[in-house]
Amino acid sequence: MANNATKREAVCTDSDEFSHDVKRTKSDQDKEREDEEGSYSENILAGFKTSKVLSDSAREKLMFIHGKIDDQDAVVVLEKTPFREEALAELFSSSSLRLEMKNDIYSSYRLQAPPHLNEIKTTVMHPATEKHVKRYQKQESFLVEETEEDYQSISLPYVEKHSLSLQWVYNILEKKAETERVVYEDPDPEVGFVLLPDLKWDQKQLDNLYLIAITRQRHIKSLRDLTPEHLPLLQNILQKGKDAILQRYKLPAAKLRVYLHYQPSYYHLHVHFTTLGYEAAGCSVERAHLLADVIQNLQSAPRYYRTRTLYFPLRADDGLLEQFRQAGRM
Ligand code: M7G
Repeated sequence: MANNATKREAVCTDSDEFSHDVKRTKSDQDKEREDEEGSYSENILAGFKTSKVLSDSAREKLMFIHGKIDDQDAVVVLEKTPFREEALAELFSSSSLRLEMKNDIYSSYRLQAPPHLNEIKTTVMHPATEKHVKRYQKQESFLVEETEEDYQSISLPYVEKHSLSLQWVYNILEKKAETERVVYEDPDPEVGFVLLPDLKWDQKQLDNLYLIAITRQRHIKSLRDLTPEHLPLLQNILQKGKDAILQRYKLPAAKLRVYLHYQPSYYHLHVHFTTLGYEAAGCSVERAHLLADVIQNLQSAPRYYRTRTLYFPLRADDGLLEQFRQAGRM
């Protein structure tokens, strides 16, 4: 967790193209807030027809829903956002309380907060592919052991055919989307990258800070492609990414977890930056590789990621898992 000194409101400066605010009316106060926090957009969810709840978590206050918008498949992610210390005074003074029960010194209430203090982070994928829908369905996972040969004969051919579109990545690199959200960019074609808030972060508090650094080089698919020739790129991302986060959010490197996923969902090299105390999905040992370790491994063994057996979890319905099964590797 970020400590109180470092906990600052990280104001969202633009609307996320995937987050569609579902409120329709605005008061003057709302308009002022809109200037500060991003613009209202058309409510594309007004006609959303729910087909199925793909998964949910009462603990994480999170729900993934499959449905249709204009007869096209869509996936909507609803997530209640964390409390913000800065907003507490207003929350207490401006809310109404409904008593549920009172007994001795104990009482419980339903607190009805002003709408702007009770927002739901909403991510919309539309039109969604079958892969998007599958991705959010609750599934059992299996740990896969991928040797160098498995990568060449099973994973690589599969990934080359079946990966999710990288259009959103190219939109960021070509300044066609999320331009105002960029925190730092290095334009160098070899070692350059764009650092910006991850789709999953609402930028309201630092406790769950989540940024991604997307490389300008377009042909590095994943960890498996990395060789010492990429060391300047990786070192640049690590150093400048940390510096930019210190400058913008006042979070020192010692409070950050900087890592790559293997397997990733999107096969264009990118690095995840989260706060150390935030247990983001995918930060566990079977999927996350610390960037600092990756750099050292490449320094000591140039073909480390080409030759090592790598382990990662795959969900039961993942096509890649089926390929491992068919090859007798599961
Ligand atoms: P990953 O390791 O390929 O897979 O990370 P994961 O999604 O299973 O973690 C891709 C990262 O990019 C994730 O953290 C996503 O939340 C993030 N991401 C995905 N999309 C489609 C976008 C987007 O359009 N904008 C931004 N800013 N981040 C995205």
